Amino acid sequence: MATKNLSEYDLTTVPSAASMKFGIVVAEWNYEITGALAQGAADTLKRHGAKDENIIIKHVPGTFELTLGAQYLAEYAGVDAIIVLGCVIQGETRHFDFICQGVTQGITSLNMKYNKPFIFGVLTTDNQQQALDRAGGKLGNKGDEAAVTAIKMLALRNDLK
Ligand code: DLZ
Repeated sequence: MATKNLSEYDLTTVPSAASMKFGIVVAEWNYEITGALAQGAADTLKRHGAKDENIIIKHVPGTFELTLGAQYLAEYAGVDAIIVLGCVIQGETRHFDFICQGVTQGITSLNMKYNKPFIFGVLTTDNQQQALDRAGGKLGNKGDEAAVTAIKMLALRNDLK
């Protein structure tokens, strides 16, 4: 296979999601934030061609539960990729560290276990304003970015398989 010149790679075009099936797992904690992330993710998937019936959205109580929720979707919902959306806001205790560490390791393991994309859309912020800024505020919507990441990873798999 001929190697392309690096300047020839198109990194801006998002592939079509028309034939892809997605799961989105949303944490109920900080729902003002996570609901906005979910809306952004679903809208972006649809904007790139995903069909309504191929976007399955499920809720779990908190970010810590995202890992198992994502595994349930992988096992039982026949989806190609799963996006997990949560928001952990730093408090006075070390809960923040344990939840962030747990979900990060959990989602990383799922990627390897299932050989499919599990996309990490968890905001880990110092305060609520930082989270709002990233959930449709002045810094965009990380749910949109998670959706594009899911599409790109599936396109990569389809390209190589
Ligand atoms: C307990 C807890 C706390 C203190 N903070 C958050 C948070 O900021 N964001 C979040 O998504 N979840 C939080 N949780 C709940 C945990 O994720 C989890 O639901 C519980 O520890 C039960 O396993």
